[in-house]
Amino acid sequence: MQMGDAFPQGFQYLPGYFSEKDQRELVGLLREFVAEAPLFTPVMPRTGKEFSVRMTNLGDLGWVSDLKGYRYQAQHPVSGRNWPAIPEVLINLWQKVGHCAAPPEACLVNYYAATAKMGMHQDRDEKTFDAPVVSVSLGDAAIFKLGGVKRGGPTKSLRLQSGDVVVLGGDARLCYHGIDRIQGGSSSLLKDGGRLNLTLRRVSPI
Ligand code: MD3
Ligand code: FE
Repeated sequence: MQMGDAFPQGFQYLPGYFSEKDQRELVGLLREFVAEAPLFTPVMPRTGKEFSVRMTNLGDLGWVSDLKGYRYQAQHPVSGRNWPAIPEVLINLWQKVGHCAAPPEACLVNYYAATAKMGMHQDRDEKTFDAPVVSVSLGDAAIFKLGGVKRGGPTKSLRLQSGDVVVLGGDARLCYHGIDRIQGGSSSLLKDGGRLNLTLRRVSPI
């Protein structure tokens, strides 16, 4: 069942925020970053079950998941090298839409092949929830689901398209959310198809 009411306070949906030219430039930058910090396949803590989404990060800290748990760390789990810096275009985005005094420390880069999905979860590995999460979608469209702060409640679905930005602050910051499915072939931005999602985050208290 879909929620009949509005999106939670602090949820901002900015469809088509980035032009096609901006999107192509962002993808160009991301290709260089991924050459430096390759996508890796995280596994679930304890079970070791692989995520269907592949990941990498930019910034002082990156989110990783392995047998030992979920955490933020300064190094790529495979290469042991520091993550590439967050590019200016994304720092500027955070400043314009994030309404946060402190800069982002992490940019998680999720890559979804057409069959990948992400189950409903909360983002709560950060040491502060006062800062928003700012998300950018690139490539194939995705069906995004947003629930409430308790697991298993009603959800709303939203089709996120290439160039869309979503800001999750305030009451929305701890809402359950996930990616139900990718609409393979819906965008030609990425030459091998699929979807990239960038999430800018603050980890330390402001
Ligand atoms: C709502 N990513 O990386 S982005 C994640 O499309 C994640 O890859 C999804 O969930 C993706 O953790 C969704 C939109 C998003 C990001 C963070 C949120 C929605 C959120 C945090 C709180 C509530
Ligand atoms: Fe999330």
